[in-house]
Amino acid sequence: HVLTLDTGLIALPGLALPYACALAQAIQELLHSAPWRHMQVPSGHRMSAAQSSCGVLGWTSDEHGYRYSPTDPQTGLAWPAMPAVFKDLLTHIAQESGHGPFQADTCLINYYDEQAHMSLHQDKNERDLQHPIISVSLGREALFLWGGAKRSDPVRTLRLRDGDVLVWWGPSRLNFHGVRRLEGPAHPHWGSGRVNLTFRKAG
Ligand code: MD3
Ligand code: FE
Repeated sequence: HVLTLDTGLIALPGLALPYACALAQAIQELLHSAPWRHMQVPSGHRMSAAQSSCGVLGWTSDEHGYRYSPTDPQTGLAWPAMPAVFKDLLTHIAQESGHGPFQADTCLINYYDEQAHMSLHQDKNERDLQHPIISVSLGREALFLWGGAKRSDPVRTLRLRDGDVLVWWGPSRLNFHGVRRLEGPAHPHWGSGRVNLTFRKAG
């Protein structure tokens, strides 16, 4: 079923659960060529969430700023291709949400351990902000922070559970958001951690 959480934000609870094993396998596989890393941000801090990417582009950050790159700066090689199961899941999300077809050219893979969080931020490195963003939560539950168009707007806390899918577009696309922390019991595959897949058309 589809829940409307805000103008331009829907949730499809548990939609990715049937894909969980295949997704975990594909993620472990692509990490061989693009391992987890903690990127530096322009402030000089190191992100507490570990990241990797796949697709034609990958999101990277260093002391100079944020950008999408066709190569992994850590290896100099192209990012791993988007695994077939990622594409299959996206097709399924498009059908169920009514917001497809999606033209995602990148998937950012975030890994949170119990210490990790993501401060309130906006995502605006993508070329065309008209394309929806799709997020898939795997593993332990997270407290997701959902704000408004201004940093000072009130922030709601949403619980993102294993297999939950969210789709953002238009009116929500530039809203501030973040991840406060993980919560709840460990997960059979991901243990005390959480993985989030974010699909975008960045180029
Ligand atoms: C809302 N990731 O990678 S996913 C990010 O759980 C990021 O790893 C969080 O924020 C995570 O940038 C949240 C959901 C998400 C992703 C992009 C958005 C929500 C968004 C862009 C605009 C509005
Ligand atoms: Fe974000």
